[in-house]
Amino acid sequence: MARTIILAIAVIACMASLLQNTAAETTHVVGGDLGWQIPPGGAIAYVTWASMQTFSIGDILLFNFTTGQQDVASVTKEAYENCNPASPISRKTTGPAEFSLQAAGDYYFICTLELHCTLGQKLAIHVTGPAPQPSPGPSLPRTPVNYTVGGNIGWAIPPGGALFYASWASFYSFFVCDTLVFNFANGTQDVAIVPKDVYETCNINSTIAVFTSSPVKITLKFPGEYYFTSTYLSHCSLGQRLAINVTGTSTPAPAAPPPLPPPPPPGNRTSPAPVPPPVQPPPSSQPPPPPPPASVAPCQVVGGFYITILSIIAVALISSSVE
Ligand SMILES: [Cu+2]
Repeated sequence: MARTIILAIAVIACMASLLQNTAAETTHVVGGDLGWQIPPGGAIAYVTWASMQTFSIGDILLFNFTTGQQDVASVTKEAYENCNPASPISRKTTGPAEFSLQAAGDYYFICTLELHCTLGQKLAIHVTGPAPQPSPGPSLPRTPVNYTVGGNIGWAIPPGGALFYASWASFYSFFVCDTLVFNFANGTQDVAIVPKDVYETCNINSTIAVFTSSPVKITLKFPGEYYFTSTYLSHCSLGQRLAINVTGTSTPAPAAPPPLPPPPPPGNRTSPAPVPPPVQPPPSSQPPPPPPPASVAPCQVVGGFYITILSIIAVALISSSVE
């Protein structure tokens, strides 16, 4: 009897975590019932479809297509307008394909096969709205992923402007314990973690951390928004900047905010290390803010929670079958 109750609790806990992770975002099925193909009426089909949608940060684009008959590539505005498939930002060849819209801005997608784009298989959308509140629920179990920022382009002044990294980020979902890998030629770039306002204005008057030695590997140990740019002159305004939203933690928020690491001394470059997302220190006259949804637990513990649940289920099932 007790085992049955334990099993039921474990199953409910798993289902609850799944629900919490899907409630905050909208999945847009591109083209609706038409799906992703050469539209019968030309490009107007996807223009019309997009005009009936509201795209918000955190939403998902779902491209339904038959693998081998279509693909979907995130491209620059120029490539979208000219139907140029030569150097997509990224490309997915297996349907259905999902894209996570992680930042506000314009996104462009085409099919790179033969004349499909020219015949109207192209999509432009605009993503608006504030970032959704981070889900308080535990994340889905998932092995941490290393993401190479910018793919083959790496970390550089991007060919398509700031859209490039926004579009790159739209292809992925970032979870606590994932790692960003910035590849660049030493001395031509650096990687600066910056506050949101610095990211938005490209007025690099403050940084949280600066890393100068490629490859820079940054493990995302905390949920929240992260902002990156290069401190080199004009790089930010030329589009070398990245905003990502990291979701998921399996441990409850701590009772007190975790201590922030001391700021790096001016001019002293820090070595790569896991860092928290930018947190604005409150004015001293105000009460302390509520604890951020940051987990102080090491990344291994995030997985351990689920291993524990799975172990409980396994034990319960084994025990039940022995009875
Ligand atoms: Cu196609």
